[in-house]
Amino acid sequence: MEKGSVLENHTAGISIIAFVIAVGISLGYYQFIYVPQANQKPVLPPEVVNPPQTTHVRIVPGASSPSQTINFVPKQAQGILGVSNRVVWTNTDSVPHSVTSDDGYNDLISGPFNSIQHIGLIPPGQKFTFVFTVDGIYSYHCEPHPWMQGKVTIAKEKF
Ligand SMILES: [Cu+2]
Repeated sequence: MEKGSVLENHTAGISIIAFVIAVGISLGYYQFIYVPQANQKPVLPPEVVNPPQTTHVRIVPGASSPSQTINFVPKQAQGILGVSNRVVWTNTDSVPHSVTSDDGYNDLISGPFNSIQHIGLIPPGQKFTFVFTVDGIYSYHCEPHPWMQGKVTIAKEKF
């Protein structure tokens, strides 16, 4: 009986040690390899993060009037990824406006496509800048004046 139980205790001890080591390795992998990789921002070409050119949109005087159909000019702006995917909205109206994504687009580098979450409403005479790091079509509106609607198309880089 003694001999058998000593052997069983020994086996059980090794199993527990092996289990503890396995848990330790798993936690280490999760904390030091998996989580840092999952949280890592994508590495993008510098010209995508900081494009050489800027696409401009003006918020024109009288834009807050529901009867005025001209508000974001141009209403459909176009940029090219890695060239002009930085968009600057300039408020030349006399009241504050916002530039707010219709579908809550969140850029992995630039964050939420919503001026309110970066600078609040854009005061008269001020600008809002946003860099789109992924090509696509981005619809947006003005939060206080939802009839003000615009679109930005970012085309893939031309090689
Ligand atoms: Cu507005």
